[in-house]
Amino acid sequence: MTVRIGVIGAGWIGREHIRRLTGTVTGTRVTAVTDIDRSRAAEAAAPVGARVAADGAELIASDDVDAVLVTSWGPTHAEHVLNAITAGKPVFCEKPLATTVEDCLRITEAETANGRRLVQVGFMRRYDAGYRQMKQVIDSGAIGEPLVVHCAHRNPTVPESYTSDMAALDTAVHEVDVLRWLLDDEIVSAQVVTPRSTRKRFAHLRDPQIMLFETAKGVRIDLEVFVNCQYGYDIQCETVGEEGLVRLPDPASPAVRTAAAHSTRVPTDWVGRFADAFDTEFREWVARVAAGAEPTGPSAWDGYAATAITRATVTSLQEDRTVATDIRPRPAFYGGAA
Ligand code: NAD
Ligand code: ISE
Repeated sequence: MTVRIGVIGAGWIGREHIRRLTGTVTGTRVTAVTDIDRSRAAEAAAPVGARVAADGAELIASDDVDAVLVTSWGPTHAEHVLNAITAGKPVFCEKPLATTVEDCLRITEAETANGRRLVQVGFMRRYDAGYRQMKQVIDSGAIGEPLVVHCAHRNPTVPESYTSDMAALDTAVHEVDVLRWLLDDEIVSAQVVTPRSTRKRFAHLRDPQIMLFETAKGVRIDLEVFVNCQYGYDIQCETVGEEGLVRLPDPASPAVRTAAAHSTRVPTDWVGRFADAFDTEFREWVARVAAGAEPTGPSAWDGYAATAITRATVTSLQEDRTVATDIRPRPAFYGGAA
């Protein structure tokens, strides 16, 4: 079966995923594209033979769309995801699931009422080979119980439109999701401390920020978010346990020795750093959709937890205090005991 996909949002990642779904992942066809900027939708649709849909609602309802991919701006995600649930169609939503906790809960409630999982959230790090290897090591017990995690999330630069709260909502949200999964644990509090800011930033931005999280089992996490680091796109993660530690491998790149120096490349953006993870993420999602099965990737509940935790992180930045995340007990529908 060929899965016919409708794409809402033809910006940077929307175009990346259209390319991926037509050129890399087998068993799919992009049949419809929509964007509030119609010319952008037309540019993305033409090369893959898709039609331009009038808007998200029309695309979701139409007979030529089996499954929906939401890659529009974050504040618009909830509306499209809720429409897809109402239509009974599988929906893959790029992070964040929604920008408010209330909208995330509306989505989990709608999905629960629907009776089967339809939503997957685009937290692609769970599909990265290095993170998967780290998880195997932690789950095997080889390093003992995890105690501390040290992370860094660095982007070379960000545009002027990037604001201080985006360090949590847009950037750290990836660590928040992958660490909950890696540790099989919940984040219960968040705190932000700010060193002096780099001069290589727009004046309104606090950058870097150091985020400190505590989990229900008592693991402490420190995360440096530095989005104007200049030198590359650099993702680091090290988990320290009672009997050893495990470190996320850097992506493989040739080791070059020349002019009395030894060097390996650092990626320059998320597109290259996580290309394989995105491919795997979509292969696995499409296989489930084609089989008529529920998705196995990050759920609407994970999307809710990530938004609640990053919102608490923003509150900490604004109010200079440690903030409880107040995550609700996980319902049985999402694999919990509640
Ligand atoms: P972008 O600004 O390049 O593209 C967003 C597009 O959505 C724009 O073309 C805009 O016109 C369109 N749009 C806005 N509202 C719409 C609506 N109601 N209906 C249809 N189209 C609408 O942004 P981007 O970088 O492509 O990011 C899009 C989403 O993907 C964001 O949620 C972002 O957080 C996420 N993202 C994820 C990753 C990742 O690593 N997983 C990386 C980048 C972006
Ligand atoms: C962007 O939206 C992403 O999701 C990238 O993975 C992240 O590194 C970047 O900071 C975000 O702005």
